[in-house]
Amino acid sequence: MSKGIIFEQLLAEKYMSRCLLLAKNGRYGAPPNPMVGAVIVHGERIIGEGYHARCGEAHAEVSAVNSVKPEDKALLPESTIYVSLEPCAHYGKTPPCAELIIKTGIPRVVVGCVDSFAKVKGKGVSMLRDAGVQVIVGVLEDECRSLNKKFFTFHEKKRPYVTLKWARSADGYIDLIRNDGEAAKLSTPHTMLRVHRLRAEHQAILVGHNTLLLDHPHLNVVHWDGPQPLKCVLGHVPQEELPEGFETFESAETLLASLYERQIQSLLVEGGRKTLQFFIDNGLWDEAHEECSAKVLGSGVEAPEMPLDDCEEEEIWNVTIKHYKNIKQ
Ligand code: AOF
Ligand code: ZN
Repeated sequence: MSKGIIFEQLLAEKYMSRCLLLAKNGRYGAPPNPMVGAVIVHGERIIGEGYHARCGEAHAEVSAVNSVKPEDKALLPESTIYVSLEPCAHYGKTPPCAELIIKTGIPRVVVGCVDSFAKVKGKGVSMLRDAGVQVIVGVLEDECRSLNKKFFTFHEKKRPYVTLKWARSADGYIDLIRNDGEAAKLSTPHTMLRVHRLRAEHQAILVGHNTLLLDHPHLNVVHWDGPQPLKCVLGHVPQEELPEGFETFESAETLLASLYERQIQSLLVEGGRKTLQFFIDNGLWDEAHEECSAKVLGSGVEAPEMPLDDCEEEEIWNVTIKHYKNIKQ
């Protein structure tokens, strides 16, 4: 590779990193839309930037174009727009961004990754190329896809993104889910804070009927703001034992299909063993968080078996959290 090409690539990655940073400003408002950031560059100067702040409102490209100062507008036909997601090609809640880019005369678009939403998927890139705009696709692609992993999984797999979570003792037993004030044996204030954050980041939470009947978990989100996730139970629960706010589902398949239909993009599975093992054995998961405590319980329900060895470890005081990714699928 020539020095010029390497320099171009590094420059593109620099601006794409900026897009990713901007995109994250939309983390509370954008879902179920993806988080997207855009940067407009003339020469070596950023003349405009923006992000998708709220579902239903301006897309990243629109806010970037609108941010360009009146005296810089004439520079658009000599500028490059960097955007972390393929510009849209459809009339949704807002008009197509590809059309806007063509109208502004911007001659070059650098895209992080292609959109998986059926109405856009590749059409934004084609629309731009058909209009003579130069389009480069795939700069920091992994980072751009990972930022919106829930959105991409939902559209590509036609099911919500599934996160599994459990805590296990040093001798291999699982924790009981208790958030009713009674101290759970394995969780610590630090790991509970983390679990509540994980709940806040998912649109639905699931437990099996045994866990519901034995542990009576509330599955509420405290410490973090945002809407409460939908509370789901797998299996049969007598009506009089079903707490308010919980919905029952016959099987994992009907649950996933129903969540998909309702545009719910993410599900956190919190137990118990049978439920977690079902999702693991059937490959119906995307990431798993195993809290490994140093405590010994002596007896109890055995922890789920995770067939993967490869994981990233995170230490939170005296608990090691193993993060697994289901790359096979
Ligand atoms: C972009 N730039 O910043 C975002 C895009 O209902 P709408 O009109 O808001 O369209 C939503 C879809 O547009 C969404 O599913 C995704 O495919 C794309 N999101 N596209 O060009 C953006 N957020
Ligand atoms: Zn758009």
